[in-house]
Amino acid sequence: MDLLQNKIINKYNKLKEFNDNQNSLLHNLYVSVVSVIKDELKQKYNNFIKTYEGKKVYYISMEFLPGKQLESNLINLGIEKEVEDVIYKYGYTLEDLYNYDIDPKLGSGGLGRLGACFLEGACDTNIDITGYSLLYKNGLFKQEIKNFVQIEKNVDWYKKGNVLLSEECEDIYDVHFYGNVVTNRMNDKDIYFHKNHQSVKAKRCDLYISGKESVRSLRLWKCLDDRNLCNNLYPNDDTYEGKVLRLKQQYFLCSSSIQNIISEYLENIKDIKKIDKHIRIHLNDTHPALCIPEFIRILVDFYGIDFKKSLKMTKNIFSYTNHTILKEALERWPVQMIENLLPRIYIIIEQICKELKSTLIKDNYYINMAYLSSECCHIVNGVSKLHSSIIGETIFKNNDCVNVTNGISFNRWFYKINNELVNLIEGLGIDIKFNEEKLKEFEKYKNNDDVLMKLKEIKYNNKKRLSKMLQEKYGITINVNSVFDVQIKRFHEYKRQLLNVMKIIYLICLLEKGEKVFPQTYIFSGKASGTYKEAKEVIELIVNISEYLKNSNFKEMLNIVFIPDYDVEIAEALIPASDISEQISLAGKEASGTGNMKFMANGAVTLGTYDGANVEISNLVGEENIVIFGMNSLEAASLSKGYNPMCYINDEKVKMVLDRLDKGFNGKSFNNIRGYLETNDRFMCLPDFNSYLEAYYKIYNLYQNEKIWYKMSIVNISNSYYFSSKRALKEYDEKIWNCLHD
Ligand code: 26Q
Repeated sequence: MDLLQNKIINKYNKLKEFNDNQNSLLHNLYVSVVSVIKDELKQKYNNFIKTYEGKKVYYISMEFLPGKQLESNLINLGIEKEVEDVIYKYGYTLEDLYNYDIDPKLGSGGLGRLGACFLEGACDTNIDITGYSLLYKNGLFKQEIKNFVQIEKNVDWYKKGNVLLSEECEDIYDVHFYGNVVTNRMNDKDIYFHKNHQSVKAKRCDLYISGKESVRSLRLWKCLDDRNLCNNLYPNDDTYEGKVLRLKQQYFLCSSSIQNIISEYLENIKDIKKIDKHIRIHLNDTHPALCIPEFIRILVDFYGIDFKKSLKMTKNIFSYTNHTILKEALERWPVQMIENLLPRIYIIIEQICKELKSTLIKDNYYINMAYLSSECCHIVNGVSKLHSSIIGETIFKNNDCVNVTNGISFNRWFYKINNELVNLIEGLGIDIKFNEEKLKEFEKYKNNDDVLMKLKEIKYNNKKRLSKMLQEKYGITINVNSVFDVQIKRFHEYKRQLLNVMKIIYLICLLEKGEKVFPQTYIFSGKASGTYKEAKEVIELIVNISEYLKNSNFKEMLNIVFIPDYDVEIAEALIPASDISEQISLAGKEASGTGNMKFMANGAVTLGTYDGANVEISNLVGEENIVIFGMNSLEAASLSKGYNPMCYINDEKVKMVLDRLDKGFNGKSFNNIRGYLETNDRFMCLPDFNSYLEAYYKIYNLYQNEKIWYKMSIVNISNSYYFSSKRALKEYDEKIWNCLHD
């Protein structure tokens, strides 16, 4: 018995003394394994930090979505077999343990998952990057479908999940709210005192993230006294909600992170005046933008550095990524609210505004956080070529703006989830293990019939695996011999799940007229913000159509499945089994998308608009290996100025769909959605509908010819290497952080 196994058994025996019943056996085993792994990871983390010499990067984000970690941790530490042997003695398998594993869902979608992909990817680069976020007790809500509608349930993940975090560190900070500022003039200098404030304590908890080479840390701030502050993750995505509690959360994250960054710096290098030579701080959107005035506050109030010099140092250190151009997602805080909650911070923002002759405070009424961020950072970046060029021409005309196209962690989104595909490629002598750039060499097999047929078999096996999982977990039956056409993402009007449903309704009309269609299964999964009526209505429509088709004569040809409670784990099961990846946002609205990249790497073909990273996928694979439809971003922007849905409702196919919505499904009319399309339709489903149908016919025709289809699939897989988060991180380093270079 080796050392590690002994540690697990010892821990287990100790736990058993306190809590010995059959129910807790798996729990105790899990806790024992996770605790021992945590120590191993911590040691590996410390080893990395000790030997590192470049600049440190801190990545601050209100959201992180790491997904389950246990399996990757065991693989990365190379201890799967040892752990398997120990738990086998107690009657359990690794799979039991993986199923029991906990996913801290501290985010709502793409932005949070991107942060996690960067930390995962960084473990196999030389970049020393640390994540900061909040320890929400209730993370993302659990979605249930009751009576065909979405309901949201709180999940206290931390009750069980606390074992994942290392809490032994001594870092606890005070964060101050409310009160008033007193100014004294001494030696020609204004000195500020923040008095009568309320104080909230932040405790640092570390979640270690592993790669093959090394380990990084995500530091989560736990709120020690104010009961409400970090209870809940804000459920909105891509809409701005100006609530005080949200502002409190933001400042709580910013203040504790900045205090921790500065004290970590001073522990190593004593001279505060040189801090801008040694660290970089990156803001994941404007949500943590208060880090900027907070950093200045500490330099000025604690270290006596003058304001102008502090601002200059801040600019050298900070950078910011913009993730949206949707107006309703751009944060603007009322002056009064900031002045009241954060009086010292407000004075600094005013000083910044004056110093930079900025319009970041508008009409003395609200503060534009995108301007605050862009003007105090040395660089702003967008997340895809198209998005960066749009923000460079619009909101950030006067700033240095660069592009860094998003990336994904191949460890998770390729190597971990598509074993058979990895084996196939390695079997051809291409050494891709942990070196996704080599995927490009797979392209030379695109005319090799044996490889094409092998690819077909792998897709089929992945479909069977998914189908088994859906049957066991949800009682959902799907036809593994049909096309799997998948749209998984947050429900939002701009993402246009409704356009996809319109197409399905059109197919239903054809079937009801007695025509036949090629066997196809539409899979949807995703959450709508609890207060987002339009998005929830689309889910309701999907669930009702699903029920209608299940009970119809067409079920062999057409099926819709809605998988509740979408999360990282569901995505990991769905993506390798998908044939078609639906990426159909209105052009110009999806900043990048990262799901599109995951599908591509696993051999699905994109059916999409010319939007976000779809544009780059198209350039990489060539027009013949993707199906693009609809208006481009210029056409969409121009049409939206005078858009009138009424011009489209008499189109024969559109009308057929609208009438069918009226008639309804499963005994429920959807004339509300008809009304929406006729009068609202903000994201212009109607003008793109016919073009979308043509694209549908095109892609299904391509699917009929399996050689052409799997050739397309190979070209997609082999060119996906570009979307590695390691490539993205290298670009961040070259264009923004420069942490490895001087
Ligand atoms: C803001 C204020 C109040 C409450 C919540 C929020 C909030 C929270 C989350 C606003 C936005 C978000 C998340 C945005 C997001 O996930 N954006 C996505 O980022 C991805 C990574 O860059 C892109 O690929 C997607 O295109 C983009 O939609």
